Amino acid sequence: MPVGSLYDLSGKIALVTGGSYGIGYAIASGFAAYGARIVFNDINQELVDKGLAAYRDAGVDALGYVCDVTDETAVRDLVRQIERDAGTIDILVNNAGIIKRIPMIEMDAADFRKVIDVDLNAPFIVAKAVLPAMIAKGAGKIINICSMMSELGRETVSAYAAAKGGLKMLTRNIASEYGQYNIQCNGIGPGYIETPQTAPLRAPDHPFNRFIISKTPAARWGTTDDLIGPAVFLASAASDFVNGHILYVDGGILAYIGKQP
Ligand code: NAP
Ligand code: GCO
Repeated sequence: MPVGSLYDLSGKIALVTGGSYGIGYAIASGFAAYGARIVFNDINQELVDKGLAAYRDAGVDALGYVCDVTDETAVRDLVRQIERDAGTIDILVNNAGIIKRIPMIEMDAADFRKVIDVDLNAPFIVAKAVLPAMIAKGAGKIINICSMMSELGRETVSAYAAAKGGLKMLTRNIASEYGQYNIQCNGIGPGYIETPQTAPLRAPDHPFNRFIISKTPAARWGTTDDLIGPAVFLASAASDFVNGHILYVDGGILAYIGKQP
């Protein structure tokens, strides 16, 4: 392949779960700019409609579906429907996620299970549904959206950290198990990104806002657009011999011990 087309995604079909807004939307829009056909799902029709309108406004002809990624039967049906409407999926981004910020000793087991279900079990379910066609094709890219919490803990996020740490290992295992079929499974670990998920932490007078800016050598929150380049790399031929990695896109948080007092 000519070096100039290493990042070309023309003719590729990319499924981005939970891709109506935020990180998933930005990554999908980036894929579209490099030629991919975008398919996304979300948890309800309102979100799907919001996503479809946003893609349309950006000039992207996306297909959107309602599907709960924790429901294995619904996911299997979704993948069959996408195959009928667009073709087999070349690129999967496991992006849909939830967080519950509750101190561990106050957290109900049901809430803990719910976070594990969406953030860890669902990436297994969706990857399992797309892998057979990737194996048959002899090519595929799976990108799991991990977190700082794949490496670090902090107060109130026990379930999220357990799920995202597990997702890192699921990533390595998919790479180990299916790398022989020319399938690459890597993760992206976003740092602290400006999205609705982090809105409660970002109020200018919130101590966490100052804390994150001081913990980030780049001295700012990330934007969803900061994730586009890394995602295009991991979805494209440019990363064909990169497998089982987590690419942290964190402005340097994981490299940094923090400002000296
Ligand atoms: P998000 O609020 O985490 O959610 C993405 C989408 O997934 C939302 O539309 C959400 O619907 C949907 N979703 C939730 N449960 C679902 C289910 N069972 N089935 C289908 N869709 C479902 O968006 P985000 O902040 O852009 O984060 C995207 C991913 O990046 C997540 O995995 C998150 O954990 C990870 N991440 C985020 C940050 C950050 O700073 N924002 C940092 C690191 C990692 P609802 O809106 O109804 O929940
Ligand atoms: C938190 C959570 C999330 C972050 C993210 C960091 O600290 O509350 O970890 O809010 O958005 O996942 O990578």
